[in-house]
Amino acid sequence: MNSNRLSPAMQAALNTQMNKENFQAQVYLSYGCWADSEGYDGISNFLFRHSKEERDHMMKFLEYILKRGGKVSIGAIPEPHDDPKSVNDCFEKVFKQEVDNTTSIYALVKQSFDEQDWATWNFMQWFVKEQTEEENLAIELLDMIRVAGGKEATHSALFSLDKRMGERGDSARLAQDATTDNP
Ligand code: OFO
Repeated sequence: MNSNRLSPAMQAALNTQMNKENFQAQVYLSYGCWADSEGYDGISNFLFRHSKEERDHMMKFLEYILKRGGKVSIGAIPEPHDDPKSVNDCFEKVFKQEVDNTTSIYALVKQSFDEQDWATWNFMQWFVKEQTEEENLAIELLDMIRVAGGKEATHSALFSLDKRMGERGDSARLAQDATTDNP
C-alpha cells in the first residue's frame, strides 16, 4: 500500500526547497569565512549563526517529508557564489538571497493551495512567517551599512558596525540554542 501522503510533484518541490536551504547555509558559511578573513569578527559570527539557522530549515523540510511518508532526496550542494567585495556588497547579497528564498517559499504555498494539500499548506505557514523576519533582518543590515556610509563607509564606521553586530542580542540565535522545531 502506498503510504506517501505527498503528491509526486509536491515531494519533488519540497526536496528542491530542502536542498536549497542547504545551499543557503553554505553561502552564509562562505560569507562568514570571508568576513572573518577580512577582520570583521562580529559580522562573521552573525553569518556563521545564520548558516546554522538555514541548516535547521533544511532539517525541518527533511523531517516533514519523512513524516508524510515521502522520500527524501539529498542533492549535491552547489559551490557558493563568489566572495563579497565589501561589507556593503555582502549585505546586499544577503538581502537578495532572502528575497529570492521568499519567492520559492511562496511558490510552495501556492502549489500546496492548488493541490489542496492542507497539511503542507499548514507546514509552510511557519516559513512564510520566518521569511518576513529574515527579510526584516536583511533590511536592518542594509540600513546599518547605509548609515555607516554604504559603499563609502570608512574603516572606523565599519569597525563600529562590526562591533555592534558582535554585541547584538540573539535575534539570530546561537547555534546550540536552535532546535529543529524552533530553528
Ligand atoms: Fe533564510 O531562510 Fe531558510 O527558509
